[in-house]
Amino acid sequence: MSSLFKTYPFELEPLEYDVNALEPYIDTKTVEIHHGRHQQNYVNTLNAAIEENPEYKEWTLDDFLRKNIQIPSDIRDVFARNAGGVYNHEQYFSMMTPNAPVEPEGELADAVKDFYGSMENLKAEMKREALSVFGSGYACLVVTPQSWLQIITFANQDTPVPYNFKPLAVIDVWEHAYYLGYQNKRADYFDNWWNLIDWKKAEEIFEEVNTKNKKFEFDI
Ligand code: MN3
Repeated sequence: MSSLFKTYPFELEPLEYDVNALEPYIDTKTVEIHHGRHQQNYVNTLNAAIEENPEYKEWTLDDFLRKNIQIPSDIRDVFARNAGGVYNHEQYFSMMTPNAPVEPEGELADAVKDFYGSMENLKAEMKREALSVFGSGYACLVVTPQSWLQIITFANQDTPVPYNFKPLAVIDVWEHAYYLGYQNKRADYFDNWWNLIDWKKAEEIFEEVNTKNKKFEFDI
């Protein structure tokens, strides 16, 4: 689920699984704090900023992420960071599942083969990217509007939304995402997170973009 096209007041998107369901890969305490405090805090701060600037009450999360440049510079960052924080955490938690398939099937499986050769190569490439993020940020497997697969990283609470990239799998590499369970061992966190990727959901998102592309090619 996503708040992307919702407006004020934003709410904490509930987890689609129990708080302990990601054990042993991600421990209960980490999920509780990450979702219940960090994500909640982005929601609260975004709502508070809108209350102080009620002219943004009709803006969707998508508007805050795409049209941020239209916001006066002295208040721009508070909207960018907190709208980004809400979006990225919703993606991170909703693209994980305790019942994860080992790998994708169908059109997404074909695309992984085309773009990376194999799942092993995709994993290695994404791990390299996740470990390369200096400080806080994310690594993300996305589908581009041309239905290409791409791995991107972004800092802090930037998002792929302005590029029209749709996330298929997102790893939060802010230390709060793994420090309790893994301390500084981001590589181990990555390897365990990999077991939680909801490939079924990723397949659906990929196929939706791919179908639109095929239709477009047919139309012209
Ligand atoms: Mn986080």
